[in-house]
Amino acid sequence: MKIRVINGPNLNMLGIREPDLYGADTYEKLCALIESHAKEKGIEVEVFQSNHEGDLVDFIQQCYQKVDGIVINPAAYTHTSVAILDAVKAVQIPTVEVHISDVSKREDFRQISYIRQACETTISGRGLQGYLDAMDYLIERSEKQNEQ
Ligand code: CA2
Repeated sequence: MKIRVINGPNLNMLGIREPDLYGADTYEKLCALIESHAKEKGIEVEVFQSNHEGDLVDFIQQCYQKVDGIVINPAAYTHTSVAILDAVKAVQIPTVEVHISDVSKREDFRQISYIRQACETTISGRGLQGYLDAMDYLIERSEKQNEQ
């Protein structure tokens, strides 16, 4: 099974600022956690981060017919990007939306998520563990599908 984990703008700054919201762990630590979880579960993973909307769209398009699941934290683009929503809809790959912080308890403008309608579920407020939970969701989904 192949999973891609996609992170949007500023998430490469994890651990550098705003530890109250996003924790003290760095982006490199997040990548290491994801890679070790994938190894433990016996799946293939690639982690991608960009600060540019078009690069995120390009990466999602490259997943078409090559990948079994997407975990995506579009960061600020969650609340603005129809282009990322359309890309996820276009590739028709099971996708889970992840947020490190609990967006439901934050500003009004963060209550809108464009991507949500293209995702099977949303995991929010579980810190970095949310990424691993999203991977488990996709792995269990794939196992159930293979049983049928
Ligand atoms: O909680 C999340 O994961 C968010 O997607 C993070 C975004 C924010 O715009 C969303 O509303 C919720 C912000 C990511 C910025 O990450 C930083 C990390 C460290 C220092 C500064 C920014």
